Amino acid sequence: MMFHEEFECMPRPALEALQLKRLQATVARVHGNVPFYRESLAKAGIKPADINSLEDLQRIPFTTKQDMRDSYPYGLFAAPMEEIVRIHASSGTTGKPTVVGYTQKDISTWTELMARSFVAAGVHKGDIIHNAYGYGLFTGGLGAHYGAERLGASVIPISGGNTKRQIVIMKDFGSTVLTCTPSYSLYMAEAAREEGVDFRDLKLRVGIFGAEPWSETMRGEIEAKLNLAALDIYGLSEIMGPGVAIECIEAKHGLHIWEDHFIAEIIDPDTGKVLPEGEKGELVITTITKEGIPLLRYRTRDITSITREPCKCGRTHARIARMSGRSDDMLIIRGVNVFPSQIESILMRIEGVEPHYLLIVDRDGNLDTLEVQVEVDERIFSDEVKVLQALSKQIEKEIKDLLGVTCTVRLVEPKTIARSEGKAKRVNDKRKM
Ligand code: DLL
Repeated sequence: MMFHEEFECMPRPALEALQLKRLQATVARVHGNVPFYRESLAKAGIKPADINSLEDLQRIPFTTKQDMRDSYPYGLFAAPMEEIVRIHASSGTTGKPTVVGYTQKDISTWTELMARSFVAAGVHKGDIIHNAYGYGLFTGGLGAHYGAERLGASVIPISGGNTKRQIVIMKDFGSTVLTCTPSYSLYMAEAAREEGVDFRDLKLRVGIFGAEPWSETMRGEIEAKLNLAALDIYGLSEIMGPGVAIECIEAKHGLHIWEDHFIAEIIDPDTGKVLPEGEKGELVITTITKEGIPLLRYRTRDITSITREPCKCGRTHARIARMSGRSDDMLIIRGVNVFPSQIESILMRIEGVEPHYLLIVDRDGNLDTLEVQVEVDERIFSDEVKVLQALSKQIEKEIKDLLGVTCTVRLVEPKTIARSEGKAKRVNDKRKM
């Protein structure tokens, strides 16, 4: 099943021709309307008329999060405020939020792409979508909401929070689809157990999880605990919100990025050079249909790879791999590069270890230290000290063998690590303070 078959299965030459046409229009738009782009294009010696092929995109300078901060709040908008019908913002950990604006047409594109994403994930009219992404400045709640309505599904706008009530509603209302962050889904699984609710008695069939990095092993854990098919959805407010890319239910292997609206490139984050297909690097996205705040070559900081190999679902749009982290979340511990997701993968493979963990990075003299706090289940926790010690040693060894970094593992009691109703906080890097 497809929502926009004509576009989703467009032969690549036609798709690329469409991209070029839309790219040219976007460059002309920002050149005309956004002083920041007029200057940066001039500095690079580019006039809109110079963009004659998709390769010419590589001549255009990048846009960064800092550029967005510098033009806080509305400096990069390419439409007059009277045409902006919605404003969202992402908070981030430091500094001012990043502000984005949508015209009526942008909202309609986003709605269509979210509906398209739902259908790719096997969701259809008649489904009851329990939308536990937060409603507000965060794009998750409203983005999924509009897409669900466009599809003609029934949406329950529950937002995040009040987890016990979420379980009751899911059960009583017969929800068939769950949308929230992967970490929140596990928190729900835990709350359900406490309430004596078994997910096998619920009607949930599909979960659409994103907004934070998660691992393939975490997928296994969620599918087993919530008794549903868990799919990965990607997006970011700067580009649109959720629905930029999603896994198809047919292959569950790589996220189709909607190339009739976005051009994706993978670059080496250090040199800025575009990498060949299949290589891992930073995802750079150019929007080609946006009016409110079109962005040229936006550096997402997200690490992935891209493939244009045909997919068994029949869609022709490229697929990006599950995000392996953000280049700015990458921890450098005694010179070793480590992504929290790599540690997560190791932890999740170990029997008795729960998917709730926190990495604490600190400095002892000149030496970086890493402590991995992870919850174990009741059964293990009530075991003898000897057993617990052996288990921590085993995890320390696996982390050392696979990632080359020395750490101490602290096994903690169930429910001691803070739960999140939105994006989980996995790292506490005390070195920066
Ligand atoms: O998180 C939009 C969204 C909402 C996506 C709901 C999916 C579902 P921001 O708050 O602007 O927007 O955060 C964007 O979150 O650059 C990634 O680092 C991270 N992220 C989003 N989806 C994924 C994912 C929303 N599937 C930032 N896997 C992005 C890994 C993700 N990281």
